[in-house]
Amino acid sequence: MSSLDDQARAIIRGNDRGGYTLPTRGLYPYQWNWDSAFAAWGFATFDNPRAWDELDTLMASQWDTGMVPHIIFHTPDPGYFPGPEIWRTGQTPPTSGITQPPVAATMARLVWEMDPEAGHDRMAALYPKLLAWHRWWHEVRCTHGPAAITHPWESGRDNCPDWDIGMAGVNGADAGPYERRDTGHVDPEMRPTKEDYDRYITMVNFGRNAGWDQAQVVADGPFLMADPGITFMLLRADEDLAVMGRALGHDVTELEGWAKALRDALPLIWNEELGAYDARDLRTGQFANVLGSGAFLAYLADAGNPTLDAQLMRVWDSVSYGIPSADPEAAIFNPRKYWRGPTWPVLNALLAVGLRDSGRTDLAERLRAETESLIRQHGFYEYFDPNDATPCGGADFTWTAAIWLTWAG
Ligand code: 9YW
Repeated sequence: MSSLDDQARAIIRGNDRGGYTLPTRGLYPYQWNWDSAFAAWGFATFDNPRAWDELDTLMASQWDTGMVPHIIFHTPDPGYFPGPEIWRTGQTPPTSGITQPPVAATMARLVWEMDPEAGHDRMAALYPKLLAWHRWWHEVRCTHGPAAITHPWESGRDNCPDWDIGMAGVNGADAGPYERRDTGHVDPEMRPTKEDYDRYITMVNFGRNAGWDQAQVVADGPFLMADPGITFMLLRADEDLAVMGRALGHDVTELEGWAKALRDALPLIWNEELGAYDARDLRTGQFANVLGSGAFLAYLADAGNPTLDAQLMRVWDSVSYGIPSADPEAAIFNPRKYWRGPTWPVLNALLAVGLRDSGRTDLAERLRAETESLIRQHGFYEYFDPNDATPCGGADFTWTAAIWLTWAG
């Protein structure tokens, strides 16, 4: 039996398609945006140039608008729905028409710090592209203050309860006939429901019919919610990009301005009644009124406070492994259903970076040890039951292997 480090490297190499990495074979046969950023972090532990290649391939599919798409369909694969024929974005290679959490700059900084000399020119080449993506986020998606998403898939936390109020306003009745493929790869009980998928497809149909015109999607689309998770990831990534920009000799005033505007907007997503950061429907102003794992990403952006600290400990102490993706005391909590309860190793890693950087090294270590235990017991799964460690979703996952090499192992 090879060591878990060897297994993790073999998983990443096995999912490598030459310049980009699949999240896992079968279930996700393309390049996903934030998965690639984590893959780069993992690669950096054993093949630093390949880490930069991963980020280059991701940014090579950036749209002229600055948006970086959530999926890049390099090679057609009938095993995934919705594929390029549904999105029809007109990009080459084909891509989806929405984005995903902007963690690439944060991961690029971690990769660069692992080998500053070798990474200098690679980062210098990436910098203007990352800057253009951040500009897109701020100019197109932060017009209400916090970062807004137009589809739950953009959050990376697809069916988490944060989006329930926004999803309720989407009429999925006209989604039309389609055949899901995800439920053929993994247990359907661990995946989003049919009602969820009807609404997801309705939102995709709206974007396609709008020619993926962002002004129209933001102004008139069926879904527009402030995402605390992305708000904190973007704020952190702005600051990471500014650090790198300064090191490369650039004027970072624009980036500093964006970060300040985002920090100033944080009170808009603080739900006093809930005692936590919360998602918010930007059309109605209504809060989701649920505590999700996105709220705890506040630590990544140094935006924690004593009330949030108490919530974190309450939620964490009520399970056995890691931070659950939904509040175990909430009625909707389901420990095996995707983003409605399970703990995700990749999110635990990101949270631990935040806890460490905000000086809570004891909590960061506890999170690491619990995540290590899950992987030691069952392998590199997509997510786990936080009560009894049951492995869920896809196996041999790239980002789970990546965070093992960089952090958990
Ligand atoms: C899907 C690839 C992606 C992640 C998302 C996760 C899931 C895809 O898998 O979405 O079809 O459900 O929610 O965060 O990037 O790992």
